[in-house]
Formats: sequence, structure tokens, C-alpha cells
Amino acid sequence: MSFFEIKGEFYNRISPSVQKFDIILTYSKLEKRDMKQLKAVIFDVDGTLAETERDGHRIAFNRAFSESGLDWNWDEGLYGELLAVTGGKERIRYFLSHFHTDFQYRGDIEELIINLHAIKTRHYVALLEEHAIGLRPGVIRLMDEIRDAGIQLAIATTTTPANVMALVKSTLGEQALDWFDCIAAGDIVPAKKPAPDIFDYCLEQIGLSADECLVFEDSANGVLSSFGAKIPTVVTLNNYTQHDDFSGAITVLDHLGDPDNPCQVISGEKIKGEYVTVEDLRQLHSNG
Ligand code: XBP
Ligand code: MG
Repeated sequence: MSFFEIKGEFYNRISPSVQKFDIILTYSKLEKRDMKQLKAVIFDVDGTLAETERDGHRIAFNRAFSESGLDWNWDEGLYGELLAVTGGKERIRYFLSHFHTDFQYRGDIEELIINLHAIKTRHYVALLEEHAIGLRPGVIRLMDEIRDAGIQLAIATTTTPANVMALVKSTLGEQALDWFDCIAAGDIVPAKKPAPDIFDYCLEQIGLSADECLVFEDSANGVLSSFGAKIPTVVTLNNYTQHDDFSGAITVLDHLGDPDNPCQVISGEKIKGEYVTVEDLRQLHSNG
């Protein structure tokens, strides 16, 4: 029985103009509550689910350079600067145009970049298959809670799909690939983060509107992307992104925390306890 049917009984007794006014008010309240219901949590991957940049992608890039006979070495500091650009192929292009401008190459430079990137992906996947990288604190616990609460899970990332699959399989197990209603990754959209396209694509795939979702991101480029798609966003920062501009994020945390590993709120909305729960997500989302 709908709200309007319940009210119908005594509606006949009041004047039509009052009825109309009350219906508009009631409808707008219902609409507001519906809009604010949290239906999906969308996770970024690199830096958010795991510390993959420094210990994964960077190592894999260097292995690809060395395998290809190039003496390039991306140390931790340089890699931090290169993270200004998302996407591995785009990052190599940026390196050549801003940091290694005197590089001479006789062949097709685009072909070189594509080959290097394919080799890099092979090394990255191999690294994950060795279980070299674990998930950040609280990720597994919170994903379990989200699923138990009947809230959808999705992924929106700049990285190559094979890398996401490898990370999920090596940390959560192959069956966990089914946990996600959408894994939006890599070149599926032409414009990578900070463009909103990957989040727009993800929303389209899961069939929800931006205000029914909550995003977890770790970087300014990621937050620009989720904001571009108008999705409320929570940040769990890391060493590479600790000085990024996160203005507009609902809250910024050092990580999601676990019962034996409390998290810290760096700025924004507080959480109820010492680690992020689904109850916190609902609260943060309604404040977002
Ligand atoms: C991070 C990225 C990615 C990875 C490298 O993605 O920018 O490009 O650094 O992956 P996100 P590829 O934070 O959105 O998960 O080499 O496969 O592009
Ligand atoms: Mg990231």
C-alpha cells in the first residue's frame, strides 16, 4: 500500500488546494530520501585498494625498460612526479616529453610505447601472481560488509583490465570478480582520469545515478574525475597523494581502518568509531 493510499482516507475531508500542497511536500521529501539512498560503492584501484604504484607499476615499468634494452630508471621520487599523468602509455609519453626530451629513436615512437606498455603489463601481472602486493587496511572487511548490506560494488580505474583482474584474483580469489557489478578499466573510455568518463561509464553500466553512489579515491586526479561525474567521494590518501588537493571530498582518511588498526580522519566529516563501517558510509553519503 502506497503512502498516498494510506493518507487517502482523510484526504477527502480536506480542501483540494491543501491536498495538492501536501502531496507536493510529501513527494519532495520522498524524492530527497530516495536520491540519498546509498546503492553502490565504487572503488578506484591503484593507491586505493592497494599500494600498487610504488611497489607494483613502477617496478614493472622499470623491468619493461630493462627488458627492452633501455637504460631508463623510474625511481620513487621521479615516479611521484610522473603520477601527475594517469595511464601507463600516457605516463611514458609524458616522461619522454617532459623528463627525457633528448631521447632519440629511429623507429615509430608510438609503437615503442605500446610495446613497452604490453611488456610492463606482463611484468605487473607476474608480480601480482607472486602475491607481491596486499590490499590496504580495511578493504576486505569493508567490501564484505558492503556486500552483506546488499549494496552494490563496482570498480572505476585508469589501469589496464588485466591488472585489475590480477589484483582481485591474487588478493581476494577468482570468485571475487563476481562481487563487482562493473569493472570499468583502462582504455574502455578514451579520456582517462581526471576526465569523468570512466565514472560516467560505470554509472551507465550499473544503471544508477551519481547521487545513489559513493566513490573511494586516493588522488587529486581521481577526485576530479569522480566530482566531474558528480559522485560524492571519500578519500583514503597514501604517501604519493598526501599533499594533493582534495577540497570537496566528504572526508579524507589515512586508510579505512580495521578493529586492530584504527584509521585517522585527516579532514572533513568524522566517522563513528575507529574504522569505517557501512553505517559510516550511509552517513557520509547522506552528508555528501
Ligand atoms: C592509476 C593509473 C594507472 C596505473 C598504471 O589508476 O594511473 O595508469 O598507474 O596502469 P587508478 P596502466 O588510480 O585510476 O586505479 O599502466 O595499466 O595504465
Ligand atoms: Mg588511484
